[in-house]
Amino acid sequence: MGILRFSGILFLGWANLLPGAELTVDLQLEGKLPAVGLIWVDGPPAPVQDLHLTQKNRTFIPGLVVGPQGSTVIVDNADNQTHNVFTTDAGLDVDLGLAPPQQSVRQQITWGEGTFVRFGCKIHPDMQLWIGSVASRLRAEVAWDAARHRGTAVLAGITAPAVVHVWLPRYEPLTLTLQEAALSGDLVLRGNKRGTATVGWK
Ligand SMILES: [Cu+2]
Repeated sequence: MGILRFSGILFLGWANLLPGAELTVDLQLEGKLPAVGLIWVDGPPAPVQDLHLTQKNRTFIPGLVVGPQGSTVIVDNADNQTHNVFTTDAGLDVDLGLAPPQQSVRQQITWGEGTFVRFGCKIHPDMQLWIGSVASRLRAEVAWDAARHRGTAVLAGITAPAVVHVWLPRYEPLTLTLQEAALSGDLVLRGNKRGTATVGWK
């Protein structure tokens, strides 16, 4: 009994001492904030699966869909007008054709790990969708705060060392290996530093 109680206390002690329950990412940017962003940590893979999104009010909702290579993205047209899904990004030349109202088109994630492909609608050039190929299930979308020009993301259940990837549309991909101490890296757009990513433990 005494031993059991002791090990219970010891376990709680470890949990408190280990850096890692929650990994935090803070993105500070100059200029216009991106529409979407993703943080992920190398870790166990998510299952290959069907990922659903909709076209509603001439917008892809959500504007970012992420899954392991081999997953299938299903785009449902919930508008009362016809939409299209196509891309010429990342060396692809894909046109899924026209989807009338209440119809769907499907696109498999065939591209490699860490690659994000921009899709659009030929009928409505403002519509934009990013589909990312990321195996790890340890991922979180960036929440943007326009007033503070910042983005934040939190990932629970992470232990050091953590290989942290930061993806923002058009920015150079950034990878930081987080040990105990917080660290920062440059967010670079078209060769110019446009901000800073800081990763640490909560
Ligand atoms: Cu459209």
